[in-house]
Amino acid sequence: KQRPDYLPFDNSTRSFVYGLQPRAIQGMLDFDYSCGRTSASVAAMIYPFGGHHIQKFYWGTKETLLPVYTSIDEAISKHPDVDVVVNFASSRSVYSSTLEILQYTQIRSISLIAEGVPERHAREILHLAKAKDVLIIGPATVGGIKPGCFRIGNSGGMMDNIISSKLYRSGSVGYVSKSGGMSNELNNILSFTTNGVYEGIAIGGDRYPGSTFIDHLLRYEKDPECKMLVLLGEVGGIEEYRVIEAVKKGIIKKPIVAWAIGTCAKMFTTEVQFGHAGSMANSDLETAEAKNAAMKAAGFIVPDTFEELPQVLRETYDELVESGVVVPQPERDPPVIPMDYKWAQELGLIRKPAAFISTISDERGQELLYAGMRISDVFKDDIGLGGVVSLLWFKRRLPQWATKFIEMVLMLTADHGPAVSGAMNTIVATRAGKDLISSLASGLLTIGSRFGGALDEAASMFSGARDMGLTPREFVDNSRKANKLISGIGHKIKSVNNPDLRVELVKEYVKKHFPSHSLLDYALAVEKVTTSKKDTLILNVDGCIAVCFVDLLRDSGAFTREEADEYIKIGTLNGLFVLGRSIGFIGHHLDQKRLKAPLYRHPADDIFINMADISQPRVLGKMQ
Ligand code: Q5B
Repeated sequence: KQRPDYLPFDNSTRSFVYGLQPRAIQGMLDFDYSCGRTSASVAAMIYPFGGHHIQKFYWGTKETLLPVYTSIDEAISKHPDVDVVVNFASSRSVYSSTLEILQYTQIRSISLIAEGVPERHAREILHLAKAKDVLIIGPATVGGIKPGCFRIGNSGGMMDNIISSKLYRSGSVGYVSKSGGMSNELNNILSFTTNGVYEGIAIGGDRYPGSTFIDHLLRYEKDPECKMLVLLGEVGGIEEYRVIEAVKKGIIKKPIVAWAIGTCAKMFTTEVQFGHAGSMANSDLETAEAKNAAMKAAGFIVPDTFEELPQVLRETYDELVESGVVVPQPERDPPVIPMDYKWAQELGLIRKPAAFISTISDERGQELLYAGMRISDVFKDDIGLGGVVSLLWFKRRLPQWATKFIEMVLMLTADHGPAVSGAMNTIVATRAGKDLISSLASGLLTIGSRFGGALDEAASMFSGARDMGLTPREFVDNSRKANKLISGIGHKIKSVNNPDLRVELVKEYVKKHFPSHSLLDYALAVEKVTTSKKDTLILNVDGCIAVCFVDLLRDSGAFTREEADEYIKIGTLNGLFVLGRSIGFIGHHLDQKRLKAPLYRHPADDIFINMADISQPRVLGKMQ
């Protein structure tokens, strides 16, 4: 739809947001919804990185999707109804992106949000935009707002501000200011002194804004719906004098209320630079005092102090109502916009049951906590890897003999050569070209009740038998009768005559440091029975670690009996082997990578292939 040149935005304006700014976009859509717009003011985002995708937003209480394009060209071709770009590109990329946008005649207005844009770049953009008759707002601005129609980015602040300043519906006052903060102040003051804002633009605080006070005030002058003008200027620059000229020449005829901020500068003995790059008086003419005096002399309505601004605004507006220029419209309540969940939570207005509970670590504060212990204390107290395992697995600090035992277990289960099934699978996966994690996972997934994963069941079988008062022989006999192998007993290559020295080390440590080792003693008595039948039926590394860990859990004094039993039941002990052996599997993966080992294919002559039991090939689809 063609709009008059004084009207860059109306309630059908559609825009692109350049940059990934989901919060700002949600704010624009919430504003649209409160205005009663039927379509969203944002058609799409443009973001050159991360690929073409869609993002989800709220439209009132429902949800809606917006596309993200990687190029301006694509966005333009897909949305011929868009003529505004809100450009959130940083000071580094705003120049190139704006020059590119300016190549498309479809775009009639661009807001530049970035601060710190080099003045040379700002001037070049301004020059080109003028030649193409494109309205530039900014840089270094929040943008502006046209109540009931269109909101540029974050202009107007949070939604409660928008609602309380009645920006969801049009008023009669058009204003210009420099910044978002000054605009918010005016939005608020105008909402209770007049029928509200018709349009407000913050031109930005830089020395070379893309459009200036006069550009917008001339638009408002032409626009029949705008009845009253407000100029909130500031110390520095001479833009106010261009407006003074227009008023003096009778180009601006509508009542104009004005104030230049920065009158306090005279209280300082040296030159004062206010927040904006352009807000410093380089001559007497640029002081706020001189500007206020000149505006008053030219016929502007200028209060004596900023505090009196609301009063003169009210008086000016009342006169317009009395003379029939402004006809106040009945108020309407804006639709309720559901409060943003995070904001409501911050305000303590809502609560929600958490979907997850976690009780072992916390990274939200200043310092990472392991079971309540600061990470710096973990190192100060030198609790070692065993101490960290005791914090994260058992949520408590275990005595040193116990943490040292955990470390010992991790060290002696770290590897047992390349021939064991888990290492083999790691190696085969690596040689098939898999990455570290996949190869490690391949090895870990091999850990099971026969290989490395017999600890939990061994702990449960041995402790269960002992708790039931079974003698070692009764335990072995009962297991045989039940046709059940005893977990933790037996080894493929280790035997009485070829003892597993890892097991010897564990036994030696436990006997020396543990307060009690009654289950280990029981298991060794069981081993005597099993090895009397076959010398490979030794208490293996899984079994030995398992029974010793039960002794630790039950007799260290750090756990209640219920806790000790629960740790066995929930499968803690296999974790020791898994954690330890991960070290070795990673080693095997790296070893094969270093060796550049090729794909492995098992020799067919090592596989006995027998299909003799298949008498007739089955014919699919033929039922007998
Ligand atoms: N028989 C480990 O089997 C193995 C018996 C048993 C009663 C038993 C077997 C077993 C329980 C699971 C277990 C952990 C599969 C092992 C580990 C880590 C590792 C590995 C490494 C590393 C070995 C021969 C005769 C038969 C069986 C009887 C066997 N086991 N009776 N209770 N537990 N154990 N796994 O040698 O009368 O002749 O029919 O399943 O604890 O994984 O280094 O390799 O660090 O990586 O193949 O150390 O013991 O013996 O199955 O031929 O049995 O003994 O009934 O009797 P084998 P089989 P019969 S540590």
